[in-house]
Amino acid sequence: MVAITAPSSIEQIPLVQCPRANAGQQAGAAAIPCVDLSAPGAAAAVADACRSVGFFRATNHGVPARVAEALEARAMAFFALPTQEKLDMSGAARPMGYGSKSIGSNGDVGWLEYLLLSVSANTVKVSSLPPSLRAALEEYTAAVREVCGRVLELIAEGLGVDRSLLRAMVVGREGSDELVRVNHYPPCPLLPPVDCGVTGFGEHTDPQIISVLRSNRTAGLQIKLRDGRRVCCCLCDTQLDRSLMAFRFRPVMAMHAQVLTNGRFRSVKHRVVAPEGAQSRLSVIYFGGPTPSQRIAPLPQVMRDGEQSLYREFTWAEYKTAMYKTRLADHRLGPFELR
Ligand code: GA4
Repeated sequence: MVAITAPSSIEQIPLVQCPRANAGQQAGAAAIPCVDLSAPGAAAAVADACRSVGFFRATNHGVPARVAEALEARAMAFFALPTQEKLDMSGAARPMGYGSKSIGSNGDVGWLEYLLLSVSANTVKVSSLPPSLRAALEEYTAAVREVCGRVLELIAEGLGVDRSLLRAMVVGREGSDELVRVNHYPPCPLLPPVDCGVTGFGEHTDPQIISVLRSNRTAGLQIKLRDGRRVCCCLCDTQLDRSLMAFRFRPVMAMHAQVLTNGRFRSVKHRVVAPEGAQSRLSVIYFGGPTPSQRIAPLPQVMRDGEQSLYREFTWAEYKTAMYKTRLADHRLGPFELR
């Protein structure tokens, strides 16, 4: 007799309750705003989206599809290499480098492999990546940095503060904490029970001011709305606006933005459920962060007279040190909250 068991690495990956594909959920998907970044009302629309959902789809962002597609092809070729080669080329994730199933060093696991890379002066800080992958990453990062800058300008305008204030904290600043993550969720052999999924990337909120995400349109990303409902972001792609641009970015509000606006913008909880069937999901996320010494506190310009700050002032380095000691699902802003 041969007993077939799933490899232990799969057994350790948690199952999660998935939102049902019913009418309620589709209505939820419709709640995800779509903003045309080139439209005259873009600043107000972006600010609205940041207040209500903390997540939106961006169109007319100016990044040519070929730049994203080239990166996708190079990344897929990289992930198809034997594990040892991937490790030799990029080092084991600590936390930068190549990682598989394990996310961070505090016990989070998911059905994925990834590259997490730091970028400085538009150079990916890993010496032995395949040159074609490096070139594709650098071209992509340069283009998405611009999208990030544009969104930050629109946010500032929407908040009624100096247009360049947020952009200047993050984009093109020497020593700023700029990262790019490429996540590959291979087809998952585990068949979860009905209404369940296998965790690809556990639920969390991002720490940076803004994350700009793009995926190869394979389902998996879910966000948690303010009312607690989780919605699948792929549904909105297919159902709402097939006619819009061929590809979109999804800016995700992160914790830094929550603090700067004294809670007016909320960072959004999101997670990825591993793809079902033979599909592979690939996503690329650009994280725009400030320099380690940047002081982070609510912007006086957005506070009303007499309004109390919800957070104590801290530096980005302080926040990151605390974050790396936590699990994905932890409430990581807790130590910085005043009430
Ligand atoms: C670093 C880059 C992004 O900020 C992030 C972080 C993520 C998280 O905050 O949940 C991680 C960190 C980042 C790498 C190791 C793990 C995961 C915190 C942590 C301890 C959102 C990401 O993708 O990886």
